[in-house]
Amino acid sequence: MNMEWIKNIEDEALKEIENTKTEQELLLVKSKYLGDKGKITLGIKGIKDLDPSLRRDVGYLLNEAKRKIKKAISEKKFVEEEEFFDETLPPIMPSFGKLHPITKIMNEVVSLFVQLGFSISEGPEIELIEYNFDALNIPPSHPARDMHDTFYVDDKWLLRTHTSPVQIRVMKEKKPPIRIIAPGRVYRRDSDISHSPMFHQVEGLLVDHNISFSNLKGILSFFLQEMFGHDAEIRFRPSYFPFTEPSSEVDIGCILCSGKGCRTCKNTGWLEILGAGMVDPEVFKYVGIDSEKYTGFAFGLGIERIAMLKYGISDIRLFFENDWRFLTQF
Ligand code: 2NL
Repeated sequence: MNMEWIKNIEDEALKEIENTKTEQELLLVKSKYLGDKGKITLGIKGIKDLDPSLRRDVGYLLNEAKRKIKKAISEKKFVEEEEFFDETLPPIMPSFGKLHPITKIMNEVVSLFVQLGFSISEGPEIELIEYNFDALNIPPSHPARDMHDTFYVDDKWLLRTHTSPVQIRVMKEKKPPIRIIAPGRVYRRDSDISHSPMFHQVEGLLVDHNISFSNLKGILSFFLQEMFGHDAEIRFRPSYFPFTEPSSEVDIGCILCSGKGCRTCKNTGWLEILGAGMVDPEVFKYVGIDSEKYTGFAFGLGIERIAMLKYGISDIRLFFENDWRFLTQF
């Protein structure tokens, strides 16, 4: 080991570092010179065997060499090969959020009635017992008023069980003509595969001179055919509600079995979609509309029920679990 040997090792190492092409090659060079059995390391270990007069200079040169090699390694940069960029590849769209299936059906229902000239009205979810029941001619003894069916807040307020009180508020405030829909959340004490304690309803109300049951049939037939297809069969069945007279329940031919009979339509071939009727004169009397001058029709439908039928969902509770795997399917 002499001064020239050290200088040669140093030059050799620096040249090899310069020539490396990858991180891996660089590691090999590092270990060749600076590893436990590397040339510089062994040189430093050998200093103690040298003639004492040489040790200082050799030590200095070896340490200088080690420092330069370390520096060259840490400063080494690999030139990355230019990446091939193909701008003709199809784009990857970022994923956006999705509307909740209930919101989608709600929007669809509302927009159909808006097309027919209805305006949207909203009201409080904590409602006067009076507007929710008394105004609608629902007698004090009616089972819907039971503590087991309705969430009462106190002896004056409750969580509305339908959106009808919105229409009561509108009729109390405005003179006919009235042509509104009232979408929103409603609450009933009920929970199983087809009932949720909170669900969504859309009710509609049209009041004017000379409004007849025939107008009701026209509007609801248009709505059902837009919602379920122009070949959907529609059936009006006589029914009873305290707030309408006459009253009707409206069915469509079962969209699952095309009327042949299945579990969903309980083998009847028909699915009940909405309730409707001519506004009862008792309701007009409560809000101060003269039932000798005006007539009107009203209807109500449940959004969850329509969403379940359209999407083929058998348990209503799936809508409110907010499971990502469920919600991303719509
Ligand atoms: C159903 C039945 C219905 C109404 C709601 C109504 C509202 C006023 C006056 C008269 Cl202010 N009627 N609403 C009328 C008939 C039926 O809903 O089965 N809903 C799911």
